[in-house]
Amino acid sequence: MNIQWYPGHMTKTRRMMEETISLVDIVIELVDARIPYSSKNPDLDTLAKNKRRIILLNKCDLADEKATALWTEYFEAQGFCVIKMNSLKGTGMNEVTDAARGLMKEKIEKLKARGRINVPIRSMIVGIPNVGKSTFINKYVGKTMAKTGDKPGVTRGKQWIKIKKDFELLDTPGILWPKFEDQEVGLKLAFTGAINDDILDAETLAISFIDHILLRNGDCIKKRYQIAFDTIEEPHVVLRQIADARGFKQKGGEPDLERASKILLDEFRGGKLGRITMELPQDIEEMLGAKVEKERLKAAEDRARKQNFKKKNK
Ligand SMILES: Nc1nc2c(ncn2[C@@H]2O[C@H](COP(=O)(O)OP(=O)(O)O)[C@@H](O)[C@H]2O)c(=O)[nH]1
Ligand SMILES: [Mg+2]
Repeated sequence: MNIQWYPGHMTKTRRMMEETISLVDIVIELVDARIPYSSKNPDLDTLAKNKRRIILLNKCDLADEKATALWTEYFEAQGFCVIKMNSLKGTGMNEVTDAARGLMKEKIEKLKARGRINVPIRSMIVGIPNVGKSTFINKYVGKTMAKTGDKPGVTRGKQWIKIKKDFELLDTPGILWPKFEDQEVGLKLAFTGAINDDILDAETLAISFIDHILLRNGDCIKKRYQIAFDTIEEPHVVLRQIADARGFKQKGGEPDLERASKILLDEFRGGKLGRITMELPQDIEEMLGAKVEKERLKAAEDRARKQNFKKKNK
């Protein structure tokens, strides 16, 4: 996977996405249940304004159940229809069709009253790369019909897959860009493998990963690698302990931190550290709150500076 969202490309994708979205009744967005905020496209609210929306908390088999319940509540409070999803297993699939029907009930009845029967509900899958779009569609459709391989945006000739008599799905998912601005978001996307690892070397990424989960999920590392440490331990010390525990050594006998880093990230991504959610609604609220507060303080400072300047120059 190697999609570069340079500005020109993004404008084109956005235009194509808008066109495509105009053809559907319902936009179904897949997010990664381990990082529901960080894996959500920032512009879909604008792109899919006036559309009915379903959020699939995908890879919920890898996420903490309690956290997933909190996220469900959080997005429902924002008016989304939310469904927990494991696309590998296919659990939660029937709920999608039912939810879509529920969302369209009134409109379909109105159409019926005007004599238009058998109008299918049309929907499409969207989401950032690697969130599980193809896996979901393949499972949902029941055959390996959905195209694999990533093409940004959606291809021109549109194909609809008939899921049920009254329900059709666009055969190609819409690939959306992730949130770019935020360094925290970028890191979490890298931890989960949603974006290329190349941006950071494995060791830097692993140390940052340990730093992120030490406080809340440190126990899963202790358990997995049979090591002991304090929750306020330095992340690089923990990484060293992991290397030692696994017996990863360089030629000179020094711990092989690079190998330990790769194993740690691989094992997290594969769910071997247990079910871990890396962000909670309250973290996001706090973060957004802090951002607003920072902007407010800065604005106040700017105002004070301007006034001082005026006073001095009177
Ligand atoms: N554990 C788990 N893995 C999943 C799930 N859905 C997708 N995956 C994995 O996530 C990776 C990316 O999936 P893919 O469908 O190619 O993502 P896409 O880029 O959005 O089309 C693949 O390795 C899938 O096997 C899920 O619900 N649970
Ligand atoms: Mg795909």
